[in-house]
Amino acid sequence: MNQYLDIAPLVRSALAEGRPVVALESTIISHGMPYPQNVETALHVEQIIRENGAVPATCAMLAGRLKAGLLPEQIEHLGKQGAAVPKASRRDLPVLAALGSDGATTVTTTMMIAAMAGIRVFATGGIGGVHRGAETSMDISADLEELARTPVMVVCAGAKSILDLGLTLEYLETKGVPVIGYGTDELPAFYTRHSGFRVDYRLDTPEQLAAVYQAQRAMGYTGGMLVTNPIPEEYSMDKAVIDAAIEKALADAAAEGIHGKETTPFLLARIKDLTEGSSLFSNIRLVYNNAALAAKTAAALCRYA
Ligand code: PSU
Ligand code: MN
Repeated sequence: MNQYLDIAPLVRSALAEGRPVVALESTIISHGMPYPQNVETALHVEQIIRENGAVPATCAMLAGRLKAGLLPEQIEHLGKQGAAVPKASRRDLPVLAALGSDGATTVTTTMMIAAMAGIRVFATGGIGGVHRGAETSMDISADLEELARTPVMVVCAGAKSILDLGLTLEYLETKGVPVIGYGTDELPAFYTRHSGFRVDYRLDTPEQLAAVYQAQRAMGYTGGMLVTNPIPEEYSMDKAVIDAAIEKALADAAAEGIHGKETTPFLLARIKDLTEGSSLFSNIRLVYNNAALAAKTAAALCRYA
């Protein structure tokens, strides 16, 4: 096994016994939400996964080690350190490992750790994608490449319209990544259920999601798949409110010359400030919703021999 990887004992025994496991990311903890809501949310997400019959494996890099499964005090550490923990994408892991550093794993690096550990399902809030203006900035999240190359099912609530959602779907199509709407024909826009963009397929049960993942494996695909699960209606935001906050955040990022890996965390923090926390509430609820679906889907997958 990978000499940098530590699999937590409960995760290891579940995998060895063919019981369901769900991976979780840590950028959402260190960079996606403020302390202490980030830690409370991360711990509650783990609880929801347990209640739905699976074992949670929050992933991160700690002191140069790749971790699949964290202790509550390790989650507390990542949440308290916040933005002081380097955001770790694919290019960062070897350097952080050599330095013995901590790292908050994005969708990309959480998929990587999940695959190394043998975890097939991963729940998060939103994925990175093709940024607006990417035709000149070339800012396209490494998350899309990882979905094309690593065999993990990512359950999210779509993507925020800080991104160009149409181009994000085009890119995933080019890369051969199945994009599934869970109970919907439309790509959800994270804070709201509707984006106006159609997804490839609508599926309605965890068993159907598991069957697609299983078919990919049987056909020898190397890549993963994306499940987009709309935020429950009662927690979704008013479209006009969130659209205005997103436009303002994008204008602020341009005015301050924000670029590179800072772009996404800057936009997320700005949106939260501009909406006085109502976006944070929605964000937390949609992650809970995705965790429950991921746990049920991981359980369905375990029913295959
Ligand atoms: N989008 C969100 N919330 C997040 C992220 C994205 O709505 O927390 C985080 C995830 O960890 C994602 C990463 O993998 O940002 C993408 O960053 P970038 O755009 O720099 O690739
Ligand atoms: Mn980027």
